[in-house]
Amino acid sequence: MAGKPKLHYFNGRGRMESIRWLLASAGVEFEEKFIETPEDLDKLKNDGNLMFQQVPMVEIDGMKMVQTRAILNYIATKYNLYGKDIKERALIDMYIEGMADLNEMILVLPLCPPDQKEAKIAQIKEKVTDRYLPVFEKVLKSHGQDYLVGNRLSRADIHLVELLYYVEELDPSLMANFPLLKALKTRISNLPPVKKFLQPGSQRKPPISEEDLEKARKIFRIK
Ligand SMILES: N[C@@H](CCC(=O)N[C@@H](CS)C(=O)NCC(=O)O)C(=O)O
Repeated sequence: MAGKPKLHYFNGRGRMESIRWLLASAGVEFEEKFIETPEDLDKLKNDGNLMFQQVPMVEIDGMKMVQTRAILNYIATKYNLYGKDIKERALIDMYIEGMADLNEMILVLPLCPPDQKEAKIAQIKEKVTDRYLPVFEKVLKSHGQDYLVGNRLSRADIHLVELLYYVEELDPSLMANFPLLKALKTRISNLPPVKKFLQPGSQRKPPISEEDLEKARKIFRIK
């Protein structure tokens, strides 16, 4: 039997957090090997473990997988969270690519120069309420079902709920006009594996601290 997937990344959300969410929601236990220093990253690179010299890297089923989307696609397919046919998958892909665009804006926010941060946050908030959340509220309203696609749990629900937690961290009032999204968040959060992942002490990562941001800048040599 294959061992637990092993996740190689720094001890923070970054690009690995959606992978943690997806594995945990599928009820899959995983190990983490944290990159603590630039030398740790160099070692992974020099040992030939990183196809593009980048992390996230996930050891799974005898592979050393890189590229966040490829990893997520593999996990979603393996655990049957990617729709029942190509049309459901197409819908899921459209939804999650939109979510990924918003997620990326939130992900890079800590790297924003302090004098531009306020404007950036305002821009993100506007996109949240005027572009992204209305799409998913409308989807739920249109079919009246408990999940975004195919009346059953898919990665689209999991990625969206992860994103809704970040939106709430940014400003809880952003969710005020989206009752169906709030209900989805509660429903998915109560699924036993997700509930477990949301408990304190799980492998879910908190918002990045200034100290960890500095550490990440050093590891990834970000100016
Ligand atoms: N497209 C890649 C981007 C990965 C990426 O940018 N990784 C950063 C850390 S979040 C990295 O490894 N930077 C080091 C480098 O590029 O040398 C993915 O989605 O996995």
